[in-house]
Parts: sequence; C-alpha cells; structure tokens
Amino acid sequence: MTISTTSAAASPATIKSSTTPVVRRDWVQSEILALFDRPLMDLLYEAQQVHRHYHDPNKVQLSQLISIKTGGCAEDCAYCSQASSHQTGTGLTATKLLEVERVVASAKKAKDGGASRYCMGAAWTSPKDRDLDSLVAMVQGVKELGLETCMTLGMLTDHQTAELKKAGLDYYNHNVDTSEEYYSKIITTRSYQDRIDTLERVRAAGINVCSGGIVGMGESRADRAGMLRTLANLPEHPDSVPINMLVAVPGTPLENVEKLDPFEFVRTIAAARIMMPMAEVRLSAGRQSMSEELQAMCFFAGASSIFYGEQLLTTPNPENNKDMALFKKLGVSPA
Ligand code: SAM
Ligand code: DTB
Ligand code: SF4
Repeated sequence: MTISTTSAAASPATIKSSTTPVVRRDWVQSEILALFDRPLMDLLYEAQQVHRHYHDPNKVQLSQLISIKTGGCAEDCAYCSQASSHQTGTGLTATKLLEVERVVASAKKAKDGGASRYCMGAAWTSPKDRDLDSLVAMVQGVKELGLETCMTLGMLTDHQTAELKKAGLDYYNHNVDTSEEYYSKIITTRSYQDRIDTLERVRAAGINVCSGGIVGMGESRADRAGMLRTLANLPEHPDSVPINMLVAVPGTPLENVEKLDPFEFVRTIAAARIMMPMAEVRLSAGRQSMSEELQAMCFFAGASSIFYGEQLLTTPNPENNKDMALFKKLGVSPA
C-alpha cells in the first residue's frame, strides 16, 4: 500500500483565521458545558480556528520527561504508581535523587532525539532544601545544552522558587489534576488550594506555569469542565496545559476505572484550546494506548505539544520513530 505523505515545508501558506479569539478569564460552568455539548464537528471547527490564530497547526512541540526521583511519595494520589501507599501493589522500586551528570547526559540524548524541552519530575510532596543545590545544577546543566527546562517537584516555598528561577528554570509543572469538587475522591493528603497557592508562587517568581490535569479517572463531564474552568480563570492562563488520559497502572486504586470515550478526550482538548487560546495544550500521558487517528484528531482539536520519548515517568510512551512516522504522515514537523 502506498501512503502519500505531505511535508510542512512544501505545503501552501498556513490558513489563519481572521477573527481574533477573545482571551477570557471569567468562564462560567454552563458556558463550558455548552462547549462540551456542541456537535463534535462544530466544536472541532471552532477549536481549529482558534488554534490557527495563535499557533502553527503543522507544528507540534516536543517535551521529554525524566523521573529524577522515583517512588516512595508520601501523597496518596489515586492514579499514581509512585505513592508509597500503592507501591506494594505496583511493585515499583523507589530510587534516590539521580546524579546531576546522569540527568544532563539523558537530556543531551533527548535533545539529539529532537526534544526542545526537558521536564524533570520528582515523586515528592515538596523538595527538601538539602536537594536544592543538585536541582539548581540540573537546571543549569540542561539549559546549557540549549534545551528549555521544566521541573515538577510538588509544592514549593518562596525561597525554592527564587533559587530555581535564578538557575534559569523556564517552566514549572504542577497540575490541578481534576475539578475542585472531584479532587477529594482522588487525593486526600493535600488540598486543591495548596495546588493553586503553588501555582501563584511559581508565577510570582517569574517562572512559566505548566498546569493541567487528568481525565478518565471516573469523573463526570461537569468535573472535566470544572477543571478547565479552574485553569482558564486563574489570574493568568497557564503557559502550558497538559491534558493527560489516565494511565491505569495495575496496583493503584484506579486500575479498573471505566475507560473514557476517546471522543470525550478530544472534546476536552478542544474546550481547553478554545478557553485558553494562547496556551500550549499538551496531548500528554496515555498516547501509548491511542490510535494514530485519535492523536491526529487531538492535534486538529488544538493540541500543540506532546510528551516525546519512550518513557513518561514510570510508564511507557510511543517510541520516537513511531511518532516521527506519524508526523510524516500528517505533514507535521517538530517544534
Ligand atoms: N509529585 C509531583 C506532583 O504531584 O506535583 C510531580 C510529579 S507527578 C507524577 C506529575 C503529574 O503527573 C501529576 O500531577 C498527574 O497529573 C500526572 N500523572 C501521574 N500519574 C499519572 C497517570 N497514571 N496517568 C496520567 N497522569 C498521571
Ligand atoms: C504531566 O501532566 N504529565 C506528566 C508530567 N506532567 C510530569 C507525567 C505523566 C505520568 C504518567 C504516569 C507515569 O509514567 O508514571
Ligand atoms: Fe506523589 Fe506526585 Fe504521585 Fe501524587 S502524583 S503520589 S504527589 S509523585
């Protein structure tokens, strides 16, 4: 079978939508539910128009993850393989903080593979000050390679945000995860407000905010809308919005949760794009079990970024050559 491919370089000039989408931070729940309720084609059409206004529809940004400290976490997030309370079930082995040299060497490989941002994640409630020197050195080392830097380390103090900013940290990832209403069904060890407070601290320190959540955890459509409402009504929209499809890890409390309809996932991406027009909306965890067609639909709905590389934090992700083959078929190029 011959597969015809297109190349972004050879394609005609990208069609831009003419009307400027309004950037709002006053979304009410009924409006968001009305977005989710729209016929899919109408929702996708609007999302794509908004997308084209601020983003090149034929470019997708590549962020690569590394787990710099795995497992043994004192929090009880029901989806997470790294909570110490789930580790007997998940069989995950906890590790200490990786050495700086190892992290920088892996970042170099990620850069050589095509990633433009390197996201370092730690299974912590919050970092200890004794780890700060290593974290600072990781940011500096990764930045020197010419990569954008991102960290996700849990809650931060003002001192820690200031030190990470000084080291050159570009982004901090801290997800609200779900709606305020559903949050207590998923996490009991820290509050929704704790998450929001950390986001404010990160923003105040001048670090770009990366915040999104997970769908497919048994939440309702109202919860998915509520999660987007929280994000879109923050004092400033997050710069990056990762939308994760739950990876149902065996041994976690959510291992047998009912799978979300893929079209509902696409609707969530489209609503995020419409509500936060300028943000980078990232098609995040869960791609390993998504078809190429579903991923393409997510890009059409406004996803402008993916997690790239064969590993997320503790679970697999598609191999680079598989992603590059998909991009070729779609005429998409990495950014
Ligand atoms: N411990 C830090 C924290 O929770 O902020 C940083 C790392 S934590 C693993 C980062 C994010 O990954 C979580 O907030 C969650 O949104 C996402 N995540 C974790 N496990 C997941 C899973 N099984 N499926 C989908 N997303 C997941
Ligand atoms: C985000 O929103 N998703 C990433 C990143 N930020 C840190 C993590 C996904 C983790 C998926 C499950 C795992 O590999 O452990
Ligand atoms: Fe810990 Fe983060 Fe996993 Fe929650 S999501 S258990 S805070 S590593």
